[in-house]
Amino acid sequence: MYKLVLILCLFVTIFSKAQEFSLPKLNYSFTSLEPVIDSVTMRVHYTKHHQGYVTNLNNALKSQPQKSLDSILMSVSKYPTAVRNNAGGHFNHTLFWECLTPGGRELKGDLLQEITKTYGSLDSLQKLMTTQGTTLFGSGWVWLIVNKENKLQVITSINQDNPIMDLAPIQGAPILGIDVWEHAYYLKYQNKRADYLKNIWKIINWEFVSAKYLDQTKKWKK
Ligand code: MN3
Repeated sequence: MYKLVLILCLFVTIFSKAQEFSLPKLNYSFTSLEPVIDSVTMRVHYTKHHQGYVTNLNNALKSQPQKSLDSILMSVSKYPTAVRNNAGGHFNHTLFWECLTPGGRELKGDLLQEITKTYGSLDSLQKLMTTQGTTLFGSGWVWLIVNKENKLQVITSINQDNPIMDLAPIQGAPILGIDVWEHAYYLKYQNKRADYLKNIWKIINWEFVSAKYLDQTKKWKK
């Protein structure tokens, strides 16, 4: 009996640990996004800021039943503010890292067609996102989303909010997210957020963004 309890305790410990959120692996090195994003910014952003959101999210959820990150975000209004901030922070940064790649990737195919149809050109979309990100007051994000009408839309959010959250004013599926918090650019660009946003287009992984776009439009056509 004693042994059985011990084994059960061990199982519960391993199982509950496995449920905890963790920092995703980066597909590139801290130096490889230079000169657009410097390596010190990358290291601090990933190992301190993103890790902080993950640690704080796990702590904030200790007494709550564990769910997927998406399902937490979709009912985030029922959770304390700490969960809103840190679940948002974890989701947003995970997407952000995937949207970036050394040297960037070319945009082609269905998403290029849809961007051209909606905004006239990729250049116009980039200018719109740069302007919206630059004029957003305080800390937040600028997003390209597929909205509920299955159309592309550019929106911003404050703090670590995102368009998946049930309390978002405009909801949709984010396919590209750009961090405009000062911690994302200040060491290199200081107060020049617009310069950071103009440069970031050199390292956008449009292959990844296109794949997300196709996935999402398929899901919502069903
Ligand atoms: Mn950040």
